[in-house]
Amino acid sequence: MKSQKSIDPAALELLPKAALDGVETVWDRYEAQQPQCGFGSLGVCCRHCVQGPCRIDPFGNGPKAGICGASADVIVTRNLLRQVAGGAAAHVDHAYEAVEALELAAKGNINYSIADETKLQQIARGLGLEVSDKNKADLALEVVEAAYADLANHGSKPVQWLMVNAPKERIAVWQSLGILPRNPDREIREAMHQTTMGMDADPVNLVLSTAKQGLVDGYSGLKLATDMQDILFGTPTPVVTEANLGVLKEDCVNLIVHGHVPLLSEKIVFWAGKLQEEAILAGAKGIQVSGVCCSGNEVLMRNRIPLAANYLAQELAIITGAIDAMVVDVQCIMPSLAKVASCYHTELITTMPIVKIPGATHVPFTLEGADDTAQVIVRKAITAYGRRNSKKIHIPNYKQKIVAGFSVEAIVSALSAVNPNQPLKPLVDNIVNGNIFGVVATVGCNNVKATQDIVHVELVKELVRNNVLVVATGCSAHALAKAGFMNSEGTETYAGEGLKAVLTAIGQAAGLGTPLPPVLHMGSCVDNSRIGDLVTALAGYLNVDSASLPVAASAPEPQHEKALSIGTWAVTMGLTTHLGVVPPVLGSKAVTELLTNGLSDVIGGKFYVETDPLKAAQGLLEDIRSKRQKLGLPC
Ligand code: NFS
Ligand code: SF4
Repeated sequence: MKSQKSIDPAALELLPKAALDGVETVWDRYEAQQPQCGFGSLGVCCRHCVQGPCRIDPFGNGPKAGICGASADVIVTRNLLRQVAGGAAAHVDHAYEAVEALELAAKGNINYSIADETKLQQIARGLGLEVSDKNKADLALEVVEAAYADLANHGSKPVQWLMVNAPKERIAVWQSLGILPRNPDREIREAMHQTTMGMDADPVNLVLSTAKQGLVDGYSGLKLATDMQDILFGTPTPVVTEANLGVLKEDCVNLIVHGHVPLLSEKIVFWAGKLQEEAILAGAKGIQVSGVCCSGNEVLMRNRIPLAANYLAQELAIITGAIDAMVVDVQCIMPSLAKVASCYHTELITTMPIVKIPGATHVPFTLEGADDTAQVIVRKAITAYGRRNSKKIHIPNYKQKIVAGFSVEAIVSALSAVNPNQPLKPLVDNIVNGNIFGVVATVGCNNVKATQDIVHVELVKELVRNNVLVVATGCSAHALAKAGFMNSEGTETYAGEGLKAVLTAIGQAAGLGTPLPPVLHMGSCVDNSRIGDLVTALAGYLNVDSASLPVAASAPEPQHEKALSIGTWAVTMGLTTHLGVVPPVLGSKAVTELLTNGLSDVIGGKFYVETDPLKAAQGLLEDIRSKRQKLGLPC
């Protein structure tokens, strides 16, 4: 078992307080789970029918097949396919809500504006729609119609969001493998069907279906969600703010937004601004909104809201005793929060029909009533402020300055300052000459099986020292923000000479006066679509398959099924995709070999599992080196 719980100094300061306050945390519950079941860890436990559970003995003389005859290979791949389909389902559901919101906004039925007409037009053009002279509501409705057509498509036509956005070379590969997805709901349903008792027993077929779910996630989940959210709320531009629990203000009402979909959190930010006076009347200096997980990333990117905590520290935020209300929407919300909140004055507020937690206050959120709901929630936070127990408050004094908001548009705009006609040229030239050795995207969660943030931070330290430009999203971005990789001092401290020179030159040309940070925060987990867009643009500019670019991906501490579906998408894009926590597949040698090696022959990408961050960095550098070699670039 790992020795340390976290490397985040704020977390380390609060853990003894948790113990003192008698509050159980995720780390306590993790210890209570030890030893975790070996069958489950290896992926060889099946509960897909009521004859089970069946377990395969991968080492000894125990059973080699489930009661129905399913082998370890079948059980492992069936489980994996279900997990990846679960991740894709979460993102497609998220995207669907954003499409509905855009529809209602365009019809004038809800109080949401269409903030980014340029992005709307760009997306419409991409879909082949006629743009000229149309007002934005009409055009938005046409885009919504195209989205619904994808989501309800009953033929065998592949998802249009994929066809118009993915690299052509990749589409050809996916087509040849028969994994171009149709209607995403149908594909997710089919994956559930395919994995029920007495269905597919071919592990290769199951792995290909898993890859298809990765594409469902990438285009009908991530890309569709980001597109809709950018149209509604605006495409991010660089913002300066701070990260870590030190952003909480003892003399303010502290309201945390936690979850993933920005439909509510945008309104909370707006109304927190409007209701400052009421907070002041209640004796506070104002209202401080800060973010946890990806709702935090969304309002960071567009509204400069500071980041309080990533996944593993969500309970610790409440343990500061300074959170007056925490409002949650969907995903990554620990059910334990209600119990933790009950030890303090904190009001935990659930809002979604599919996320209710006994002990929390449920304030139902609807798009039509969004403004009212947001006001109710902000006022609940103000009221809770009056119930504070000052003896229980301790805000660790740790925070880092960060620059975030790097959408592809923002990156291109910074690069345009160097070359207005061909903005990608300076980036590509520096990759070609080796100043930038390659690009790695670090994404995904914290996982209690790893010391919090250590894999993110140590991996990235080594990568940027070796002149790799890192782009990050999700809780990985939080981890790197807290560790000081998202400001210009981070460039001075951590970047290798070549990378430093490039970041300094771009920063100067863009009029920032300081270097760009060595890690660019590209947003929430659905915003991995932005990384996909960047990879697609680079491949397009160079006219090569994305699989041959010196680009790799990493989920250093993945926990959620969404991290597995995103990782699967990265593999289908042809990228070597590192996982810093071992996924439950080792019970099948053949499947492990297929995922970490065999797959690359057919799809270009593969998974690479390594729990040691320094070794993982070496592995990724090696991967980039071999890609550079094949492109004839200096190594
Ligand atoms: Ni991504 Fe973001 Fe964090 Fe993991 Fe959860 S918040 S959507 S799943 S834990 S990165
Ligand atoms: Fe066992 Fe087969 Fe049923 Fe799974 S599907 S629980 S392996 S009998």
